[in-house]
Amino acid sequence: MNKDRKNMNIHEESKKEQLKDFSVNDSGTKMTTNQGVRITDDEHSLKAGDRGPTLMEDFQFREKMTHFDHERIPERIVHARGFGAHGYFQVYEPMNEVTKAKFLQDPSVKTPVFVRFSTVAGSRGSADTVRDVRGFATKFYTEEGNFDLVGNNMPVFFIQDAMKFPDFIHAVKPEPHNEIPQASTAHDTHWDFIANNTESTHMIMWAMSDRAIPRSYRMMEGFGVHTFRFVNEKGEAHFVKFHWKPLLGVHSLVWDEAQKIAGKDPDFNRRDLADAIEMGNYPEFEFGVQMIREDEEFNFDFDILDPTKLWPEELIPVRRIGKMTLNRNVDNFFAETEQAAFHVGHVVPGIDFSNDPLLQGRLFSYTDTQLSRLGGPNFHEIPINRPLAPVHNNQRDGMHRMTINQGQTSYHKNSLNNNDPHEATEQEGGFVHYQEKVEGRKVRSRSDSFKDHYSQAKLFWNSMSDVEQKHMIKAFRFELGKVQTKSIQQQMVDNLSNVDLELAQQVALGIGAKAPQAQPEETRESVTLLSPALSQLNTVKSAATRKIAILAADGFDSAEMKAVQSALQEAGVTAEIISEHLGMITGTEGDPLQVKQTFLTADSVLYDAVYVAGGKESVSQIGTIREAVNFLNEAYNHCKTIGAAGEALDLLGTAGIHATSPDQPVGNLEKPFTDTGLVIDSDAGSGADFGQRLVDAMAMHRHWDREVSMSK
Ligand code: HDD
Repeated sequence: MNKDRKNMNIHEESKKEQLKDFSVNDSGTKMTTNQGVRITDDEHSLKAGDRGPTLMEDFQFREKMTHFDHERIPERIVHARGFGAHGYFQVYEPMNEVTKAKFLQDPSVKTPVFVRFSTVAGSRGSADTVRDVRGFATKFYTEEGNFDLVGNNMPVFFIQDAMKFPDFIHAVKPEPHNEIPQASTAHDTHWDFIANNTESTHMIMWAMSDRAIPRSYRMMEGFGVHTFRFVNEKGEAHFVKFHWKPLLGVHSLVWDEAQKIAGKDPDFNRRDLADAIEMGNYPEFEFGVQMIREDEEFNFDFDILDPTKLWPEELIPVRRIGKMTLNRNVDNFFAETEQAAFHVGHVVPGIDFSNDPLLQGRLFSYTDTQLSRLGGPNFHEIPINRPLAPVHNNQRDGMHRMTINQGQTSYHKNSLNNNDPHEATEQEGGFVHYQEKVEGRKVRSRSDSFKDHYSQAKLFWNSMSDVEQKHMIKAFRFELGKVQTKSIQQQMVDNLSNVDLELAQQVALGIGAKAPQAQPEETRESVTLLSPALSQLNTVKSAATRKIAILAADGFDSAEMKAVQSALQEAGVTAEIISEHLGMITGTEGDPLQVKQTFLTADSVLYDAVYVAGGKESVSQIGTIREAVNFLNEAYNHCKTIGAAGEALDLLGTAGIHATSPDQPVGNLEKPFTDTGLVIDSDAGSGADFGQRLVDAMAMHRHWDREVSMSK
């Protein structure tokens, strides 16, 4: 082993300790210039007389203003809007059979990680909850150097060859003549691209699904998308796909809610992540791998190098091999999150690439883009990007160089410095590329095996539940409804008939296009395969870390409030009291409660559930507040859990919620159903049972039967 790595002891705090060397705390200090000269007055420029001109010699003013004038850097060309957090990763058991990567061997080692979640299309200040793919980029600071897993929350991509990436991004970004629309795919150039590049069909199904509006970064999956390779000590390889599985399950917003949140709290997802970490509700993701042997490469009806294809989990199971925990917010957004530079080409021994042409192109783009974004070739020295593994080579100089390399030599081979730094052997941890045999002619073309653009789009559609399919139809109608060019709308509808005729007809109906009457000849034999793992209805369900609004005023039922609050607390639910005024409210037993929000600062879209506190006086006061009634009505329309007992039931009626008894079917006459999201009791809910039922209903995330019953 390399001598300077011998005593490396990577642990959970390693990165924090490294960052500490660069951190500054200004508390209790005197203000200085950047040259360390103490400042006596930071409010007035130096003038020739009280009312005279500012003097050139005012170095303090010049320095302050110059720095300010240059404090913006270019935002990322894509994924500009993002939010990061620190944490650590631990493998469950040694993976030496398939990979020699050190960070995947010892379950006692906590490898520090930094994760940045992002949207793709919007600029840095755009809203969090837009319909978009989410980036999920993880930097592992391993003892063998940095490994970056730069993935998304969807397992496939829009294009098959990186050559088309600039075209796709030009189409999806705001249109060039007027820079409209911001952070939205609902416009002509985007759909023109999709309609004319049918390889995007599978991905567009994902983008029109609920996956594109996650409830939380903590509740979405991550995917490495491409096929990578694991390589073991013997040099044997497996093809591998990487997954992140959130322990809280995969959950999404409702589209109407997502749009409203974009106005009410554009920082919704980043706030949710930061708050959760602050409260100790550390987001956890299991690291999963799907593996196939090299000799199985051609055993599937899709090409494993095609990034528009997933490997169905039912066919190739996801083995969960470790867990990542995010447990620390950044100290400084710009220094850490904004300056983080991920690169899909940052791999460590034991992990290697495949020939996926999208991956191959990405290997160039990421370092290249940092050169202009972070101002030169030394961005690896920025604290957040520094590996924990020592860095020694003959690269020198360049903008913002920080390392002070000692000595006379900066070349290899040399005799003046004993030929140091030395190359390492493979046994000493040197990276050796997997020796794949490659031969072929130089061609600009794509393999025929990439030409099936519809089977997995259909697989995805088949795997959706009724309500998920309904959401997708609406999403297509919304997006294509915003498109101005009729021919693009028609082209898209016709294209969708390759996926599913009913889908195409439903979309056509919504946007006034001509409905296709039959599937195109060549897709008649369409797949009917199902992958239950793709439906969010089959995910983990938990009330923990969710947020409930408690609507209350003076005179709330103290016994009921106590019982409910204790059940919520037990389940790890965050509850906020909302009332007409800030300050304190008092219950029937004289107990005071702190109000967290008013009906002006809060909104139902910012909560997972609502509980209307019982107590005659409180209920009648809340009932007079129009925003409170709207609050309930909207929560109901968004299929959220609503709890009310005793007198509070009257308020549900005022809000247009038809609930008389928990067992009584509600909804329109054609489709009566039992609304699992209405937790109601005719008596006051002071028993333990009421609170527990509220928690159980919240765990279900949303109550989709209500939506099915409400929609035509
Ligand atoms: Fe990319 C950023 C994920 C295809 C070129 N990409 C970027 C980020 C994520 C992804 C998560 C943000 C990283 C961060 O938080 O800083 N990109 C993907 C995935 C892809 C993908 C999962 C397909 C499987 N990307 C892709 C292609 C290219 C790029 C085909 C170009 C050939 N991506 C970039 C970039 C960005 C980037 C221009 C912009 C900012 C950055 O790299 O650092 O280089």
